[in-house]
Amino acid sequence: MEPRGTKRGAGKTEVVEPRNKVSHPAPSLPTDPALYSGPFPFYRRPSQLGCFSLDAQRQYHGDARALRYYSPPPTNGQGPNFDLRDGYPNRYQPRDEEVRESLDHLLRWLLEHRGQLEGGPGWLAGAVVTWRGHLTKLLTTPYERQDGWQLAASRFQGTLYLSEVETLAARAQRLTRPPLLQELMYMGYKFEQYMCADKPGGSPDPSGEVNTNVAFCSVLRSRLGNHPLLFAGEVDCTDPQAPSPQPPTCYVELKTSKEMHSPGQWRSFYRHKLLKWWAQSFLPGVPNVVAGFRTPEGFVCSLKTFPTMQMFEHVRNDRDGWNPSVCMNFCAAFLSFAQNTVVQDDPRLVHLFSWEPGGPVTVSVHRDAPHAFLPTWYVEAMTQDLPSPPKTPSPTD
Ligand code: 0WD
Ligand code: CA
Repeated sequence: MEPRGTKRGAGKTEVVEPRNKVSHPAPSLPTDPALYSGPFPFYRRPSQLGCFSLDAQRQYHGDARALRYYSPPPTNGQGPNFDLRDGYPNRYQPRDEEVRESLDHLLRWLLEHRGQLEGGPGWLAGAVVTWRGHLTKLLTTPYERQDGWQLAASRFQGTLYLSEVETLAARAQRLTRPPLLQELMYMGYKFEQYMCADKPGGSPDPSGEVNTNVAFCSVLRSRLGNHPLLFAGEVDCTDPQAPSPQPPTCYVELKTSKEMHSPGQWRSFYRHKLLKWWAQSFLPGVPNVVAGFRTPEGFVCSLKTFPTMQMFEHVRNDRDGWNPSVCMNFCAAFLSFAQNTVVQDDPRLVHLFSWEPGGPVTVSVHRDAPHAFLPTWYVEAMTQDLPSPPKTPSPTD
């Protein structure tokens, strides 16, 4: 391999780009699917490290109190008939989307469990910490044609933290969300209420309020290639009758989608929606997605279970389909790009990774507000020594 910037001539090496003239174009990362179609990379079977809950007031609790139990309607020959518009807008308490939570809840969990993390000393220092939803966006990037994203990154005590920043376009869309879209969002949560009980073996209670402050989050450990991962994701429910009772294999993801009537509608569903469903559930190892198909009037009249590991089969022979290897190889390439770009260890320094469809991922550098996202309470507590375990009396005491 010829060294860059040199040209072999008749016995002499001529420097074509003098050191002082070498230009450094800002590094960027391409996203074309064709560049990432290698073999499927290593992905460690995700294991649950713990969980937390957010209550109706969006308060954190370090337990599973918000976990709900999968309770599908009896299969008595008829399908379901769930009115997803019932309760809108009177029995709807939507979360305040102006509140930017960043990684805060996950950081609280991490702070309270940093002394008990498996993987040995130093594991966290080599890891990437983020929300599952941010990784989902990375997985689907090579195929995304509509929405861009921005991810803020900071290195602190070795760990690379990734936290999404709402793009200007996303903010504008949120603030001008048409009433029909707002109702559609409600309908997704209403479906969860029809399918979940508060106790194992219990029955759903669709008479109550829909409060989207409430959330149960699973904290998981995995590894993509040589990138150790610690991420949290919101889980809809657990199936008390799952073949294997331990998380995350007992978890079920719930979705709604438009009823389909033609092979063309199914094809489009497999190409676009199933990619997002696959990416979201594959990451935490959630084995099944249960879809409720709604009529134009907002009634769910049929349910279908999509096993996560079988979703790709629907597009395997489709030239315009998606490929899980491309998704995972791109994500691994992004994580390497981010690890190599964010070199300085400083919780107030932010590298902002930006992407718009059709272009590469670009980087800009910022300090402090408004982009710094690691809270002072976290940085200060992590800088203290670990709380020492209670002292056990020794015979000489
Ligand atoms: O403040 C923010 N900008 C964000 C907050 C960005 C990303 C996540 N979050 C919060 C969510 O409120 C939630 O507590 O993090 C938690 C979920 O994280 P995730 O699991 O990584 O997110 P994602 O995979 O995108 O979404 C999972 C579920 C969604 O289910 P569907 O089936 O629609 O994909 O989390 C819910 C939603 O049920 N969810 C939200 N709920 C309230 N407000 C939000 C939100 N902004 N985003 C997702
Ligand atoms: Ca869901």
